Amino acid sequence: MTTTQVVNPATEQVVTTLELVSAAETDAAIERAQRAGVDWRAVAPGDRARLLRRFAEAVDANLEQLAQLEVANAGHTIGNARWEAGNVRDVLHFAAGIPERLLGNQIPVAGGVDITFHEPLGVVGVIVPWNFPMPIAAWGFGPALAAGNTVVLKPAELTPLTAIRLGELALEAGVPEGVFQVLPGKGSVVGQRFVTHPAVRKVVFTGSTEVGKEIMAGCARQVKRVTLELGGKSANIVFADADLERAAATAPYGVFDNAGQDCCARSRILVQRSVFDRFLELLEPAVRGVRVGDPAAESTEMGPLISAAHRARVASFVEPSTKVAFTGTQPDGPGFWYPPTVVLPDAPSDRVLTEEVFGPVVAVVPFEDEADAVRIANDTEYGLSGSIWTNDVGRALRVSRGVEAGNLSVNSHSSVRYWTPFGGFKQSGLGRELGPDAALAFTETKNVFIAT
Ligand code: TAP
Repeated sequence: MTTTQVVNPATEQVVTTLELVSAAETDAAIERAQRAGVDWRAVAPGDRARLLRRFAEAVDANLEQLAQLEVANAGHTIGNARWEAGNVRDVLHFAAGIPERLLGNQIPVAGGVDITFHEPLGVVGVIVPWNFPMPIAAWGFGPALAAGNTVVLKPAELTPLTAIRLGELALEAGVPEGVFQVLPGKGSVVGQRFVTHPAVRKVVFTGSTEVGKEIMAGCARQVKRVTLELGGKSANIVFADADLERAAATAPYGVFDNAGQDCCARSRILVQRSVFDRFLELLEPAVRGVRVGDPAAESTEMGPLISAAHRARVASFVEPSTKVAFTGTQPDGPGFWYPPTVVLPDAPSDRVLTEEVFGPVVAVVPFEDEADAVRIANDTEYGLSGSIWTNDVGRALRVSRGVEAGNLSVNSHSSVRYWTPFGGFKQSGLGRELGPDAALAFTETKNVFIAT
């Protein structure tokens, strides 16, 4: 039996020790999910909707407990962790609207009637990273269950606790045994079985682009459906005509939220050259003002990184030769801390501009005009997110259409709403989650012609 120690990243203390699920246990769970699917897809739409609403209510009733678990396991600030648990509740309520609205078409044809059905896929495997353990899990299992699939979910080995609790809450809410199972284990064991087991008909993967490519290649062998949410190198574009004070005051939160461990982090700030120096002057107090510390404290804005190994990786982006403009603060003592850090790269080929840091390090670069801003923003293999700061609405729309990314915000840094689509261009991913079409990623369209 293999075990893993779950560590609090703010204290380096062991929270608990867990048994990891083996390949044989994964196979048994997948087979249970397959059997449970026979009844689950036959549950009347209104009853499936009611079960999902009850699941949402169970999450809401346990919101504080889930949030505290995430503070202890992932080092998320308590404010963020409450939002994340609330997001799971809201995604489930939204999903509860799906079963009764999974509408097909009636298409005019000669000699009969033609109708389409959205059939469930079967067993769906959801593989979750450590950076947002609750929301990323729910964006997969919510619409998948609503569309009549059963789900096996693998949380990241570092952050399994909230997913395990969500699995218990589903059962307490009356979701039948085998319909939603949480399997804490290694990616190379449990995650790999999702890819190779023929009964798993779709894999939803969120994580690194490197592993995502392996999963896509593995799924190709069975023409298995796949949704990928991968890395990002998003740009926050600040034009000279913007409200510079607001743009500078909010920029730290667009990249340092969750200690920068966010695929949507705006880790490149592009500033029009005529206001570059002024923007940096305004940015400095904003960065120094980010409250970094005990994630359980209500006023904390940024917690620690997830692990010592990840901190070493983040630190490797700030080399002795790197020009550091300024940094924020970090607490002393135990914990995987790294301060908010602003760097001024020398060349477009600098690693800090081309690779995802996934930590609180942001690069600021100047641009000349609109075309130059779009060119630099698109000079990356990624295309997940981004922000555009300008008071010219025409420019906001032109630049929004020009930037190759799935989720853009103008004069704000919001990326995620459960009722709007989320996903990446280029190597940031494949497919979309959330939004009005969320269920269609978990169904096959079947066309039936009936001769009259
Ligand atoms: P990954 O290694 O990609 O892990 C993500 C998930 O995939 C984890 O649950 C992991 O399991 C599992 N996994 C790993 N190898 C697998 C395999 N061969 N087959 C199936 N599943 C597998 O990401 P990470 O180690 O957490 O982070 C590395 C980098 O990925 C980060 O620094 C960041 O750049 C990026 N990242 C991006 C995102 C988003 S949202 N875009 C999220 C997290 C990380 P284990 O628990 O065993 O690792």
